[in-house]
Parts: sequence; C-alpha cells; structure tokens
Amino acid sequence: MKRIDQKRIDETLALIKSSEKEGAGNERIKTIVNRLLEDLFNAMADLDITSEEMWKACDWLTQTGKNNEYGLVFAGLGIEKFMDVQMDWEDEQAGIENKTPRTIEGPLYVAGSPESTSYATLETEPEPNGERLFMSGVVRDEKGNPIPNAKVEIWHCNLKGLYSHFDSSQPEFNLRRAINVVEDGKYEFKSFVPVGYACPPNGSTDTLMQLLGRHGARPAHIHFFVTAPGYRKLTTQINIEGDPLTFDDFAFATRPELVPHIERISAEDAAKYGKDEAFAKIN
Ligand code: MBD
Ligand code: FE
Repeated sequence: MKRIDQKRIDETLALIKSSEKEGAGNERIKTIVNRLLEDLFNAMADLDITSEEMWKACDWLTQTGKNNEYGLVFAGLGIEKFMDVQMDWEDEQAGIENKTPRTIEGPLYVAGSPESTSYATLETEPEPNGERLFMSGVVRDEKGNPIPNAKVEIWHCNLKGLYSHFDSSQPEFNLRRAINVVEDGKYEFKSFVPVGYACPPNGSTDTLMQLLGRHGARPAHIHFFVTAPGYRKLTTQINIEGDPLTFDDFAFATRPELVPHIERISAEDAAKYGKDEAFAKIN
C-alpha cells in the first residue's frame, strides 16, 4: 500500500494546531504534545497502523494506568535510562569528572523515611532468612573531601522482591532509611542482601516485555539518593555481585562501576568486626 501523502498529515496537524486559542494554555506542553503527535502520525502512516491496533494501544494504556505501572513501563522502555545518558553527556560537555556514576531512580522511592546519624538498620522488622549485609562508605566532594552535612537515602526490596509501601504486608518504611553524615562524611548501614525484582506477572509491563521478546526482571540492587546543601543530588544504585541478571537488567540501570565487591565473612571472622554471625560486607 502506498503511504498517505505528507500533505494530508501536515494538514491534519495544522487543523489540530489551529484549534489552540491564542495566548491560552501552556507553551511548553503545546510544543511537546504537538511534536509527539507529529512523530506519531508519521509513524502511523509509515507502519500502516490499523484502527484495531490503535484501540488495542488505547486499552493497554488504560490498563497500565489502572495498574499503576507507568513508572515500570518508562523504566522498561529505556526512557529513564535515556535521561541518564543525556545527563552524562551534559557532564562530559561541562568537563565534570571523578564522580560516582548516576543511574536511574525507578518508580519505587518513597520520601520521608526514618532518619538517623551515621548509621542505620534498614529493617523495621528483622528478616530472619536474609544474609546479613553491612555496607559503609564516605560521601566526598569532587576533590575527595568528606561532605559533613550530606544525607544518604537508601531503599531496597525484601526477599520476595517487593518494596515496602507498594507491598501492604510490610511495615511502613521497611528497608527505607535516611542517614545524616557528620564531619567524617561516613555512613554505615546494616540490612540483608536483597534479591532481584520482577514486574507483576502478566501485568501491563510484563505483557509488553513479552511481546517485545524481552523479560521484566532486574538484578538484585540497592538504591541511593545522596544530597547535601550546595551540591546537586546524586541518584544511584549498587548491584549485588554475582546476580545472573547483572548485565541483563530490563531497566538498563547496571553500570560496571556500580557492582562493588562483596566480601563474605565467616561466623568466626565476624567476631573481629564485633558481630556474632556470618555476613556480607561492602565498602
Ligand atoms: C525496581 O526495583 C526498580 O529499581 C526499577 C528501576 C524499576 C522497577 C523496579
Ligand atoms: Fe529497585
């Protein structure tokens, strides 16, 4: 079939544009929506998209909203990853170096987690089946000096791959904490080694991933926000070394520099650290 002539696409776009009242509405939104429509109409013409396909898309979008899965879809389609690619490019242009790499936030952060100074236990309710995990580090500026008034927010999922707040079976703010550092910039936390995450089976995102010949799973990871007055915010994650999906993340968030070595410490050696059981250590 021959493609519709460009003139009719352009006339349709002009018709839609002509319905905007002068001086009304929001210019930025107009620019974005009109541009997206232009790209969409051209794609519909190029790909001979049928009205049946259009209505399927409409139903899928409706369902995605009902399921609260747009954040997952944005992650799975690499839209969030592309924002990082753009920000990295901007940093490169500005000559910003020597930084902890950023990676995506994802849709599962919750503000307002319990705060403490220098150290936190992430578990509201101790997880008896988890492998103990200790992680420590120092928040530093670009010259390597500790930042004394930084805040480190941490969040991760439980052993079922579920995040508190989005999983009603967990206590409020379970596995979500905020650590305020002092002069030494140091933070340390105790938790357990999390597992990977999988999109709700046969939900909107999972269905889309299957149709794309993909999967909707993430390797085990821990999220971080690092903020300090006068500094820009760092959004990042670490991956748990050894996860088979480390470099097969549906959200494209893994970066080699964000896979720290995890030291496994025996119950015997744990005593050296003042602990009474075996644990995994990251620093
Ligand atoms: C997650 O846990 C996550 O971090 C992202 C980015 C997407 C889905 C689930
Ligand atoms: Fe996550």
